Formats: sequence, structure tokens, C-alpha cells
Amino acid sequence: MASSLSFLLLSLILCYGVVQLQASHVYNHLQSTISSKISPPANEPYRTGYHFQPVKNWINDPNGPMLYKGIYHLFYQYNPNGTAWGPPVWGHSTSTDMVNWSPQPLTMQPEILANRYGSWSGSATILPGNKPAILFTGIIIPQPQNSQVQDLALPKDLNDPYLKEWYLPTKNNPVMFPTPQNQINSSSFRDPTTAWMLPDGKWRVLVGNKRATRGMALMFRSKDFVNWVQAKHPLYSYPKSGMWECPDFYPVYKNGKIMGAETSAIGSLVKHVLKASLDDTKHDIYTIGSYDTKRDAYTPDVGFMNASSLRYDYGKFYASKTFFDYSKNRRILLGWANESSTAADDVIKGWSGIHNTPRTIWLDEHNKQLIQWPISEIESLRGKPVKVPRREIKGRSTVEVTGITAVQADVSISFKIKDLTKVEKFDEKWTDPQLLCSVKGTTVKGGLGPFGLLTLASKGLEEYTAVFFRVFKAHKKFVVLMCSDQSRSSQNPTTDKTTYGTFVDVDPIAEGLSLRALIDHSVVESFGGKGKSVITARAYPTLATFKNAHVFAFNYGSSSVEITELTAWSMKKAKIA
Ligand code: DQQ
Repeated sequence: MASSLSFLLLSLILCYGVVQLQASHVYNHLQSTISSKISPPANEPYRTGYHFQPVKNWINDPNGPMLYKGIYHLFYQYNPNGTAWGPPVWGHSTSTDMVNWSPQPLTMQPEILANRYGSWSGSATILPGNKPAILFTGIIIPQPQNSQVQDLALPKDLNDPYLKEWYLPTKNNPVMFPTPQNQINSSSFRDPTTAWMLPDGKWRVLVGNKRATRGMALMFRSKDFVNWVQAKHPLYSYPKSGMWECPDFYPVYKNGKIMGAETSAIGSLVKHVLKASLDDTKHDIYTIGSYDTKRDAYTPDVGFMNASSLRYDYGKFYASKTFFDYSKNRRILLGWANESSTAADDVIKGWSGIHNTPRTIWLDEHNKQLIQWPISEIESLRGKPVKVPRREIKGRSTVEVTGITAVQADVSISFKIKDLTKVEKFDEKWTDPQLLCSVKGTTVKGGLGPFGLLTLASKGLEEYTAVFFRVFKAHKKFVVLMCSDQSRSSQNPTTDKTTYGTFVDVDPIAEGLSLRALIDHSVVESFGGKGKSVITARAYPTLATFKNAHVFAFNYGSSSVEITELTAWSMKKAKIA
């Protein structure tokens, strides 16, 4: 694409249509008022021990993850000037295990006109000859609505496995931009994916977009990764879904193979996943479907946005991205867990935003949903296992798990259901699991459940973040509800204490019910049904901090259940500088 920047600027100015809303965490008016250049206070209770976060300031989306010459690279949206969102540059950290991270110089700083007012999200692609390239969104006019173009960045030194320095080739950038011809709305055109190549030798990349309220993934093709031509049709679009941020598109092997597929893999052994981060709801939803490479079109198996829409995570998890880790043949999922604290509390903390624990993802054996599990490397932080022997847990009782550092722990528990006599009937009108979890919170006694874990709990249970199951009897099956209830997570009245919930597609009688919670000071990531459903919660206890945090198994339902396995580990601090 020939780049005449003055023509581009003019087109953009002429192209402005109706003023569109921008990403909802983009608070232009707050940028100058909320700014903390001071270091965060020592012994701050909410800083995590093994979740990725830089020393200070605001972070959001993970960007451009990749493995290069044996080193994992994580870039991220970063505001070096404060604890609220501000025009981002890219932070950069490297690792050999995705657990311990070393900082590298900030990159994608304002360099040319095509990223002068900020470098928003983007992705890495490894080009033939093992040459990484990054496509990301540059902001060329900040007001009134952050006009967006797509830029190409390349490493300065391919011999440096840490890829410390990047540059934006001036003669090529931007490589994709709105024009009067393509009618792309310049305020809703962002977040290019990792590219994939089809046998015709052309790269394909998706860019998030919306037309009025119809969200979509625009597709661009290129032979040389520099000159990009927009495809006539988006890969997929959906009415009233609003702006699609951070789209992702990748193959997964069928029938429960944990092995990941390289992004360009096609054929009868794989299905494809299309994910969109919906700006309107801040949900990362995905579909599993078929990619017709002749038509270059995607068809989801069960529609796009409906009652059975799937989410990676039913709590705090947004703007995620996957990459193929060819060293271990797996696909890794990374996401951003925003704070639930106020902007004023973030200034006191000196930081805002963490990343979720990296997860391996694969398609389940029935090709219906993805399974997610924390990367095995995270287990290197575990201390000695503490095991609670198999036992029954009666209704209205708790069992404390002692002998671990409960504020920074990995806890795994499995339940067997023994008594079905008091199971409640499922009402088919209960279609919203999150609402059901809010109505039937931790203290509401049920027939079978709630049972699960009270995490980040104070000794007297004045505070806790509860993660639990309830089981109901529907027409021909049992329905399992999984909840994460934050309503008593903190005595600080200003934190967001929304309760999250989802149904888990398991047979609780035949398979039992398992839960794994990664607890880390102000975050609890809960994996239900062996990774079929995941919920991330943020919590800011005022009593249950450091040594005063406890973890309990509990059953507040009227029927007993059996704990068949309960193993807990203290988690060491990861080295994240
Ligand atoms: N965050 C970035 C955008 C993206 C949004 C800006 C998603 O590129 O759409 O910080 O959180």
C-alpha cells in the first residue's frame, strides 16, 4: 500500500462520520489528573506474587506474545505516566518459562506519524526464515476519537533473542488505513491478529471493526506482509454485537487432543476458533466452527451471540490473545484482569491491572468447547503439598486447610455427590447463570450446594471470596452451576463486588465435581470441571491479608457431599521485576 501520509490524514479528516464511542477504558479526561510516577508502597497487600504485572502504573491487553529463539516474549499495553489508561506504549518482558519475567526496554514509543499518539494492541507473526514481525494499531490523530491505522514493526537485530529494539519502517507505514473508498470508520479499526497463510501463499490478518452496531473481523491479505489488500467480505460479522476488539482466529485439533495447532494449519483434523472481545460488555466470547478456505469464510457451529455463547472466563478476563508455542506443541491463552478497585485506590496502590495465569487451551473431546488449564510451569512455584484425607463434609460446615500460605496458594478439591434426595428442581427459566449466582449467593442454603472453597477468608469469616457449585435436577440431567461470589470479599465499600456465574457442562454424578483455585492476594482464578469453566475474580480484603488470610472447604447446602481429594500448595513468589 503506497503511503502518502498527507493523503491519509486528509482522507481521515474527510472520513469522520458520526462520532463513535471509543474503548470504554479509554478515559481521555482522566489522563492528566490520575498520574502516579512514584513507586508503589512497600508491603502493599494487593500486589500479586505470581501473576504478571510490572512494577508500577497501568497495564491492559497482552500484546504480541511469541516464542523466539527459546525466549518467550510478552508485550503489553502500558501507560508509563500513571495508574489510569493513557496513550499507551508497549511494555516488554521476556521469560524462559512464562512464570518468571525480566523487563526489557519499552517499545513502540511514538516514533513516526503513524503511531504518534499511541501504540494500541497488536500481534506477532513469525515470517519464513524465523523473522518476527508485529502488526499493531497506531493512533494518528488523538482527538476527537483516536483515529486508527495499522502499523508494521520489525526487530532491529534478529540475532538478539531478547528482541530489545524494534522499528517502524517509515516508507511502508501505515500498512492498512481507512480511505474514502473502503469506508472504514477510523475510530473503530484496531487490534490486528497474528497472520496465517493459506496454500495460495497469501497471508491473512483480521482487524476488529464495527459498522453502526454490527461488529466484525475485517480481513486483509498480503503476499509480502507489507502491501495489504482488504478482502471484499469480513471473515465474520454479527448484528448488534458492537465493536470487536482484539479478535483472534486459530485452529484447534478435534476430539480432545491437547496438542496445539500452528496458526496456519488447515484440513480435516482441525476446527477453527473465532474470538472477539466485545467492547460493549467487556466479555471475551468465542465460537468453534469451520473455516472454508476456498471461500475464505468462517461459519460457527452454533451461531455467534446467543444463550449458548461461550466465554473463556466468566469473570475478569478481557482483550486476550493466543499464540502457538512450538517448543511444546501447545496453544497458550493470555488475558488481562482489570482491577475492581476505584481509580483513586489504584493511585494509592501505584499500579492497575494484572495478567491472568497463562493457560494451555484445547478443544474438548466432543468439539463443543475449549478446555483451559494453567500452564504446567506454574507448578514450579508450589511448595510441599498439604493433603486433607478423604472425608465427608456435612451441610452447614467448613473445614480449614491449614499449613499453607493461604494468601498465595494453589488449591485443588474434588467432590463426590452421595445423596440426591434433597436435590432441587431446575427451573428452565433460569437462563442467566450469573443472575442465578447473585440470587443464590453463598449464604443461601440449597438442597445440593453451595459447596466449594472460601478463599481469601478472614478467621471469623467476616471476609471471603467464595467459589462454589450448586447442583439441580433438570428434565433428564443434572445442571451444575458454578459461582464466584465476591459480595463479602472486602470491607472496603468502594470495590466492585459483582458475583459471577456459569453453568458447567459435566455429569456431576458420573464424573464428580472438581475445582482448582489459584489464589494470589487480590485475584482468585477458579477452574471448574477440570478446566471446562473458568472464573477470575478480583478481591481486596481488608482483614484477610498476608498471614491473616485463610482458606476453607465448605458446604452450606442441606445434603452432605464427600471430599475425595483436597491438595493445597503454598505458592512461591515468581521473579517478575
Ligand atoms: N485496548 C487497546 C485497544 C483495544 C483495547 C487500547 C482493548 O487496542 O481495543 O489500550 O482493551
